[in-house]
Parts: sequence; C-alpha cells; structure tokens
Amino acid sequence: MEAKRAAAELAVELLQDGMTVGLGTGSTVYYSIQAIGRKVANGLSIRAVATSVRSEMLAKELDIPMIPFSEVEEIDMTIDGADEADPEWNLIKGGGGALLREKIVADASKQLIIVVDESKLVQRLGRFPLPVEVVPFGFELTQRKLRRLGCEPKLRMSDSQLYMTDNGNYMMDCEFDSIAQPGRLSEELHRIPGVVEHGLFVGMASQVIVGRLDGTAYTLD
Ligand code: ABF
Repeated sequence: MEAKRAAAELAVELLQDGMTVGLGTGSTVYYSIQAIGRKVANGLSIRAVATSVRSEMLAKELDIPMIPFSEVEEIDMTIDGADEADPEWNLIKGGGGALLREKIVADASKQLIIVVDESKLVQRLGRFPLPVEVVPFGFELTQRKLRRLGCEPKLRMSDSQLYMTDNGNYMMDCEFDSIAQPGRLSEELHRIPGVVEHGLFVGMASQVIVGRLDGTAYTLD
C-alpha cells in the first residue's frame, strides 16, 4: 500500500542516533519498523520497545535492538498507526487490538508520531467502532454500562473464538457512529470499573503524517 508506506517511511526520517523508540502496531507502522531495520543495518543507533507481541517479533527479526522497560528512562519518539484522526489530531486506535500497550508507551513518549493513509482522516471521530478493552470478569455488566453511554458494544471475536488481547482481556467494539466530545467520553469510560482502557487518544499526538496514494506524504498541520 503506497500511501501507508510513504507515511511510515517519512516518520522514520525523524529518528536520530541515541533515541529510545516506541514501535507501534498495525500494517502502516510495520512499514516503519522495516525502514528502521534498514537504517539500523546502515548504522542508526537506537533502542526500541514494542507495543505488541507482533511488533516485537518483527523488530527482533530485523535485528532492531530491543530493551526491557526496566531500562527505559523515557521514550524519545513513538511511531504508531491509527484507525481515525480528526482535525485536532484526536485519534481512535485499537482496531489492531493493542490499544492498552500503545497508550502506555505513547503516554511515556516525548513525541508520538502517527502514520496514516488519507482514508483515516475524519472531521469527527466515531464512524470507526471505538475499541474498549475490558476485563473478562463480569464483562456482561460492563457491556450494559457501555451501552448506557449511547453505543452498541460488540464483543470482538476472532475465528469464532472470543478475542483475547496480549494482556488477557476482552475487547468491545463500541459503535457510536459519531463522537462529539472525545475528551468527555474518555472520562466517562474511565469511570466504568470493568474498563481497562479505550481507544480514544485525546491530545496525545505530536504529529500526524499522512500518506497519499501517489506515494508522497505530508504532515497534517
Ligand atoms: C494501531 O494501528 C492501532 O491502534 C490501529 O488500530 C492500527 C491501524 O492499523 P493499520 O495501520 O493497519 O491501518 O496502532
């Protein structure tokens, strides 16, 4: 996908020697990880942490130096994807199922660089069902609480099995259609005990890099 690759590779140009880098999850950022692998092979000196088992495996295959979180003082730059991005750079993430680790890493990063193709740009968040990670215990009660917020929460399945996140939790995909106040909804979601984390990344992105079908990319301003 040229648009995804263009955005992903432009983001990698921002990396500098000595950085601790957060590696996101998803098909767009996988192009970034591959580009980082090439730069590391050519001498770029960085250390990385991953936001999913899949990203970690890909990074290791590419001999990107990984470090444990115990050795991480601060993450200089994280490159990650998104399912939707609005004009204020608020995001819906989590379609790939990694939102909890992505948000932990993003929150510990000085810079969060989001890489998307133009199809992810929206005027208002919500057309993409909002992923919400919930603990299995009493998930039916949590589901009812989510419904009261004005959405239809659907338990994510994978190959007709209940989908489990890397953290052993369930994922609810909540169909809001339109989210007028992402910040307020974020607070309401955090008040539900069974909710571990959700896919609204409000005010977290430092830059959004957008890839075009012709293989060029630009930074959303
Ligand atoms: C990840 O990237 C997820 O948060 C999001 O769902 C996904 C987007 O995937 P893709 O780049 O494959 O469209 O960060």
